Parts: sequence; C-alpha cells; structure tokens
Amino acid sequence: MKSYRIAVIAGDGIGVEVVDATIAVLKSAAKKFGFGLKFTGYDWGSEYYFQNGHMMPANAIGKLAASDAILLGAVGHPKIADHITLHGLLLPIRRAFDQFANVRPARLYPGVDSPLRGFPPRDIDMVVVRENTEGEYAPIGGFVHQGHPAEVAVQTAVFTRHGCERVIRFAFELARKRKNKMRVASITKSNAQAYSMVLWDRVFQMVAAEYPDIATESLLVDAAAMNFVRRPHTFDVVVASNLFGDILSDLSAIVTGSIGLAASANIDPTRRFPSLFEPVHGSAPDIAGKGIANPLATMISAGMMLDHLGEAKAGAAIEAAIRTVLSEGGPKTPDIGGTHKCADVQKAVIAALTKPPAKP
Ligand code: GGG
Repeated sequence: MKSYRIAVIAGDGIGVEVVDATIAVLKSAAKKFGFGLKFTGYDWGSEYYFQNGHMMPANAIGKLAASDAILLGAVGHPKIADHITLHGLLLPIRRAFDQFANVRPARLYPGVDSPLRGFPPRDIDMVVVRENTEGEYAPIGGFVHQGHPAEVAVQTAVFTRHGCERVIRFAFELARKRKNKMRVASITKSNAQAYSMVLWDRVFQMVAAEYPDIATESLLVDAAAMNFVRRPHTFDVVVASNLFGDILSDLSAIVTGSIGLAASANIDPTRRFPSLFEPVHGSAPDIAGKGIANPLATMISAGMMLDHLGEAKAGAAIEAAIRTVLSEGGPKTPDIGGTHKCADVQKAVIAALTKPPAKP
C-alpha cells in the first residue's frame, strides 16, 4: 500500500482545532481510498517561542525535508509581534523549499451566501496564484539610527525575471488545466512601481504569447480590488506578486463567503521539496479555544495536498463531501452564518465522505 509522510505543524490559536479536525478527515479518506498517511507532529509556533526564544529549531527545515508534504494550521500570537511569528516559521519554510506558487482558490459554494448584496446567482470560481518567494516579502532591509528621531527603515522588494516568469507560467498552465474560463489576469501597480512591476508586465506579455488559447488582462491592483467586488465571476486565474496576491486573496475569500473557506497550497512544482498546505486564515486568537473555528479551509487545503501527492480521487472526494455538507444544509460554523461547532462540521464531512453510494 502506498503511504505518505505528512509533517504537521498545527501552530497557534485555532490552528490546533482546524488541523485536528482535518487529520480526522484525512484518515477517513486514506481508509476509503486505500493508501497510508503517517503523520509526524511538530510543536513549533508561539508556545515553542516562549520556551525557546525562536519559533522552530535550527534543524527544522532538515526535519521537514524528510516529509512528502506539510500541513500547517496557523501562526500568530497576541503577545508576540506578527513579524517575529511570520518570519520565524512560515516564510523561511516557503523560501527553503522554493514553494514559489501559492495557490489560493476561491469558490462560491452552493449553500454559502456571498456578502455582495444583490449579487446574481452566478458562480464565482477563481484562483489567486501568489508569487511566494520574493517580491515585497524578500527579507532585504534594515534600520539605521535605530531608536533615534532620525531613524530610517529600508525595505527592498526583489523581482527577478526568473521569479516572475516561473510563477506566471504556472498560472497559464493552471488555466489550461482548470479548463474553466481559460483566462489569466495579471495584477501589478506598474504605473507607480516603474521598475519591478514593469519587468513583471513585460514578462507577462512574453509568457502570454506562448499561450494563444488563454485570454489575458492586466490590471492595476486598485482596479483589481474594485473588480473583485464588482465582477468576481469574470475572473479565472489571477497572478500577482507576493504582497498583492496576499491582499487580493483575502478579498476573493470574503466575496465567496468567509476566510474560513479559503484554502491554500504553497507549491514547489518541481517536486524537489515538500509542498505546504494551509488555510489562508491566521490564528484568530479572539475565537481560539471556543470550538467554533471553521475547519473547511484546512480540509480543502488537505484535499489539495492529496491531489498534489497523486491521490486525486481522494482529494476530489474531500471537496465533494464539503460541497455536500454546505449545499444540503449541514452544520455551519458562525463565520458562514451557522451556530455549529468545528467538531460538528468534522463529523458531517466524514459522514458525507464515507457514505456508501446510493443503490441504483
Ligand atoms: N495559515 C497560516 C497563517 O497563520 N497565516 C497567517 C499569515 O499571517 N500569513 C501571512 C502570509 O501568508 O503571508
């Protein structure tokens, strides 16, 4: 029997609850589809930081490298500055494993309301592909005259031709694979960022020429923000820089109902390294421990993980089970208008996943 090694970093806050619920779903899927999953948990995150002064140990990357995939919950703690938690755990993993494509689907599921008032019942089904290893997140910068009135902070964005080209090409390939609207939208702010994003625009035009079957549009990020609200159903694959992709994928999440449904995959398409799967949301300390976190974003991410591992049927079955629960009036957590708990959703997804097919 084929078996996969899954490194699990539940992390902080609601990360622990949503990852526990997701592992239960993954175990059911593995049983149903006949493959093995060996989970190795790592207690890294903010509690680890309080004990050790860093978010993960020095040999963390080496340990994770021995896995086939990584499942992550959330990072962030109200008593630790956000740049410490993010730069201490998630960002070094993305860079060390060259996970250059952060794939963030946003679907309006049947049974979930979009907050867009009067939005006609048209499908929203898009994917934001976020560049994930450079751009505005490049760890280049510093302080001068620190603590003095003349203090200066310098933060440098890094856009390489190679970095732009590979993520843009990934977006075009994804549009072909999805066979949905066959469109790729590129988002920049090249009127203001006249070097880095002009390079991006140029590379986008160059790559687009190789995909005559895919329609394209180039939007400035401010116009894209408007259009995600005004005409979200017209987008298919959207490719953007690290920062813009991060911001826009929160917008695509909320127009499809909740960030609690927003999944993501940090992919190394070359498969030299393990890819990482996580919900888009953070640790949500305001609801942590109350049992009301929505586990669906993590479950959808886990489905993407199985698909990436080559268990496409099992991945699709998790998504189908979630779709069934949402469309057939199953339990919903408060973020999507319900009153149920994370554990209720877990049970319902497992029931839908394991239900024997109806007799003809
Ligand atoms: N699910 C992982 C998590 O906690 N993400 C929160 C976050 O701050 N992410 C920043 C980013 O993706 O750039």
